Amino acid sequence: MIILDAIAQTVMERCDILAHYSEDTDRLTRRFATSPMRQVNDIMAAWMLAAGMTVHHDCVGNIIGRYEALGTDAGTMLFGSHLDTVCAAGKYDGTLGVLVPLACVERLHEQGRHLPFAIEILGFADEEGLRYHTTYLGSRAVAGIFDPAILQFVDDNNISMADAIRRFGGQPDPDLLRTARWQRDELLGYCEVHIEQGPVLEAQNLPVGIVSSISGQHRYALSFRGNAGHAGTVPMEMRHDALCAAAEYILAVETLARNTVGLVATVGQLQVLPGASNVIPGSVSASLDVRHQDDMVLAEACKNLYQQAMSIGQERRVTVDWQCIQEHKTIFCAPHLSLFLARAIEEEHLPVYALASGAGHDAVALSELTDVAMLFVRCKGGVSHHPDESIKTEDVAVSIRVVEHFLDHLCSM
Ligand code: HGY
Ligand code: MN
Ligand code: MN
Ligand code: MN
Repeated sequence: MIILDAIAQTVMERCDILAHYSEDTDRLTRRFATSPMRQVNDIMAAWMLAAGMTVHHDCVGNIIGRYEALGTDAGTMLFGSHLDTVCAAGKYDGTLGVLVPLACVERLHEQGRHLPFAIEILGFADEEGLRYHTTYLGSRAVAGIFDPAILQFVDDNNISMADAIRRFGGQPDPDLLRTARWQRDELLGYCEVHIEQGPVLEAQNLPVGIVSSISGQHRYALSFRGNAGHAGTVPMEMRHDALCAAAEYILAVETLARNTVGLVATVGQLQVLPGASNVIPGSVSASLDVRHQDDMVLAEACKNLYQQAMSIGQERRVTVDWQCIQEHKTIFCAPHLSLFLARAIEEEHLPVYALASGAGHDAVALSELTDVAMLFVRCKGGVSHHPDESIKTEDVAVSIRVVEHFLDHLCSM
């Protein structure tokens, strides 16, 4: 297994290399259609070409490596994950899901082996939505479910998504973005390797696990508009303080989530204007991320949160606007692909453990196009979306073997 350990070590080293490409000097932040993303794409292209793949970039900035089939093409198996990150990110969220299948293709290439089907590895341009608060921009374009209306969204520097795509060298063409590159019957499925981003596998003392389902996830943008004013002269009873309204709302969100089993709700972004210490905040914008494995519970919770926002606004005479950014239902991984992963894990003489994912993944978007499966890799303390994100080389080696067995089983389909 020495060779495999060396390959797993290479995957870890490549994660380290890619982590250097950041918009920030003191932490890893790599947003959609930025120059660090282009640099990462260029490096990924070189690694893919060296693995005997052809490489192309699509209209939204995804990088796509293809390893041809032997003879008649019995379809294509997709692998992949995202290459963008959150702010102050870890090194493995996303990148691992591109580099593990790439390691498998490198092994095939070294052995001069081709399978009866082609393999494509997708490095998605944006999954986190840090720049435009949207999710799955890259995978939605591949799945042909990209909503062109979001091309008008602007980032903090007032750059529209369409302009960002153009400047990146892409084509923000609505028809292209709404056209899936594949027909369903041309694909064998999509498999994503991803760190668990939770503590379960570590608690079970397991290196890998199979994802059963991915939580429904709704994202909203709220704005609270009150009256700015002088902090020293406006009496408290005459204020319509936008930040106090938002603060009351944020605690209401937390209260509902704490009292609803399985519900998680987060306000992760908050912008206060005008932002001076001696001015009563006149307007506040806030993000809202709400998730649950049961779509009915999720919809009910979001309705409740909407009503609470409106009544707090009324009570305080602060205008509250509520914009839906995206609503994704819970998706379930394909049993037959998950079974191949289970058999592959058994071949490594490991217990098979299935778990639900609270985190969203590109598999959600790809599930609109083809059957999906996910393999989770243990991460230390379940820490993710944080610089302390960490995984073990030996767990990466296991994930490479599992994907190789998985490919073997696909050959027997
Ligand atoms: O937000 C998520 O769950 C994912 O990390 N984008
Ligand atoms: Mn993430
Ligand atoms: Mn991720
Ligand atoms: Mn095998």
